[in-house]
Amino acid sequence: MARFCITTPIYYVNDVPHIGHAYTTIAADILARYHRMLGDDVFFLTGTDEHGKKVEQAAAAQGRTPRDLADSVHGRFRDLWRTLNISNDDFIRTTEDRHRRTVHDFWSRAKAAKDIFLGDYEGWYCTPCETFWTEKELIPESRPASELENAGTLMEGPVDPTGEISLPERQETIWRCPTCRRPTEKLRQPSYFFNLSGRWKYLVEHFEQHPDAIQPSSRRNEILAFLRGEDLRDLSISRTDFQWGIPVPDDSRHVIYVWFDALVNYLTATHYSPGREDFWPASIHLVGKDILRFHTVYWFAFLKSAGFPPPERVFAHGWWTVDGQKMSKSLGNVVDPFEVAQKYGTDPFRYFLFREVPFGQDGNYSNRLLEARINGDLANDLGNLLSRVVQVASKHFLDSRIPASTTHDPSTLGQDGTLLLVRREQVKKAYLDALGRIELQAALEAVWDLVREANGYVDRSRPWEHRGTPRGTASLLELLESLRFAGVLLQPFMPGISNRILHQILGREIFGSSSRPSEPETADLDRPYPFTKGCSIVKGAHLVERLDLASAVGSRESGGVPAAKMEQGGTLPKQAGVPTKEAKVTETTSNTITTSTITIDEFRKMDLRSATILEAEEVPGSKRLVKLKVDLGGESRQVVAGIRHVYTPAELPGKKVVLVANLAPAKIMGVESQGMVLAATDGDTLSLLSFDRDVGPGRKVK
Ligand code: ME8
Repeated sequence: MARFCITTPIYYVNDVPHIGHAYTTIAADILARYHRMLGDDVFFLTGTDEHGKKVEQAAAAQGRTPRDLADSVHGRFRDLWRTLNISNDDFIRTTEDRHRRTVHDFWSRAKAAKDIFLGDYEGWYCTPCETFWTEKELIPESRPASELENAGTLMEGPVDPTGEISLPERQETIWRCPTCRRPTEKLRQPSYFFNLSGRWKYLVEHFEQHPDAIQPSSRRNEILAFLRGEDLRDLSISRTDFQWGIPVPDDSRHVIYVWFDALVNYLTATHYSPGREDFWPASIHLVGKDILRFHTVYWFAFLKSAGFPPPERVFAHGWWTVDGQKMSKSLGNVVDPFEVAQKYGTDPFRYFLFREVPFGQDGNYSNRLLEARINGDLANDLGNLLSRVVQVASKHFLDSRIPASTTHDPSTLGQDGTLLLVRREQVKKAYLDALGRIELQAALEAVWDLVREANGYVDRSRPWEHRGTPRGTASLLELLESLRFAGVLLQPFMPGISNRILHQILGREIFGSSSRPSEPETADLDRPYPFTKGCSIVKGAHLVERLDLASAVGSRESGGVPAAKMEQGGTLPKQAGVPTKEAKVTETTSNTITTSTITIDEFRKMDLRSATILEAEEVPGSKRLVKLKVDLGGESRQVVAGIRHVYTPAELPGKKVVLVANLAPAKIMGVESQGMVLAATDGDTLSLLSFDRDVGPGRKVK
């Protein structure tokens, strides 16, 4: 049995959790559940980082002790993990005794290796980021002295001590943190240092020789560039200007730097916990890109010094913004994961976060995008598939039971006989490959390939017309088997929805021989084909309720996204200038590049063609619409376009344009439109897309 240990960062308790924290922890949960499904021996760790000046200050601001603040905020994190169905095996708090003992032991090992020494620190510190900086790294900003508080400032310019001469107002420089842009403070104090410079060679060699140690590879390049770029300075690892931390062994004037304390949590819960020794080195430290340097440069050097092997890999994911902005209390745009889960459901929230944005890249959160995923992917694609198949199957099979003796004869299905069987195998492979590479979005896309294929198959095979016949039985068995596959593969992402799918088509919730009885295993995918023989169909409630979006407009703002700024996410390009009700809302955001991605297969579904405009005339009663006749090379089409405010009908014939040739026909102001011409909009004007070489009509655009 393979051993798999995954960790999240331990989160600061100065403030309550938000979607960023939820994101990392759900990702770790998905991977933990996936590895349990593979049959691995899994240890999944999360927790809270409770020491440091930032927590001490936050507590003081609320008139509480740091311990009291930590107790209550750590409880919020625990509640959130219950709400989000997180299956962690341990929750560590850095204020626990077990952790203090580890930190002391770890410190003593590094000291014995002669990597810790006493000196004086002089430099800059950002408390919100708990990070030391050199002046060179900071962002200076000059401001009139009267505008500034004292922290983080240095005086510049002329000063008249008598106050009699009128001088230009004194300028001061505020030194801002390059990460959070807040003012830093200058520190001058005795400090213990860690000999980071002495570990430079080891770090470079390790990351060069282990290409998978830091992922995605772009992040590895960043760290290598950092290491090669400048001299690695020794790191200050203790402070004397506050109390809330673990004291330095044998020198209680100092508390240990919060990052030195925090990183060691991973060892407290593994190597230093009896029975868990084998879970070190961790298989994956999952972190946000903001704390990658701490988890690679610092952590690997500390471990080397204390005589521990490094983690196998550190994966840094991207950053969620809201409406393109960093989440912050002052902007009032912090998204509360409790609220989102309560409003939309835990599983849809979990699904959205990993379907919307490739794991590793940044994403822009909006409730509108989440709603589109709920209605499109979950209610329409997956939910309808399940309810259609379950409806028909419960009538087709007597007493809704599929007798074990049922014969399955895919040859009755003609060409489509093995279509789903083949697709299931492809999808399984794509899914396993994707999760092996921590490509969570690609794994979900693979499942949706199967769901879409199965929906198309229901439409074509029309099993309700073949009730009681071998052909009806064969198509239903194929569909049930495909739903079973989707149910198993979705388990890590949406455990609740997965169980409900499997319950409806198998009549029970116990799968495989997993140690957690309600969790399927990937071995379930290899059960005798079709496995659903002998099972019962249990009709249930809708898997996911469709949202009534028309009435939800006001409520969408609760994600911190003003309604007028919401993205269009995942829709086809808007038809050139055709005024629609929706167009008004989206117009203001047409320059916002959506962060949702589509696959190349989704893109290929669009049949884009070169077309020549043959005729153009006004549409009676409309100021914007023009009726076009276009030549597609042997076929002509009538298309309505909203371009008259920019182009006169007389200037259009002869122009070469790009047509979406497979758009479902629609009536616009009573005139049929059999496609859509593409245009780029810029404020009130627009420009039809054309070609810079001569291309015949009807040529594929790709
Ligand atoms: O850094 N988008 O704790 P922290 C995506 N205590 N992920 C986000 C995010 C966002 N907008 N905001 C936060 C600490 N995260 C230290 C860690 S570990 C030994 C010590 C996630 O409470 C992301 O995982 O500031 C990020 O790395 C982490 O929360 C930072 O949490």
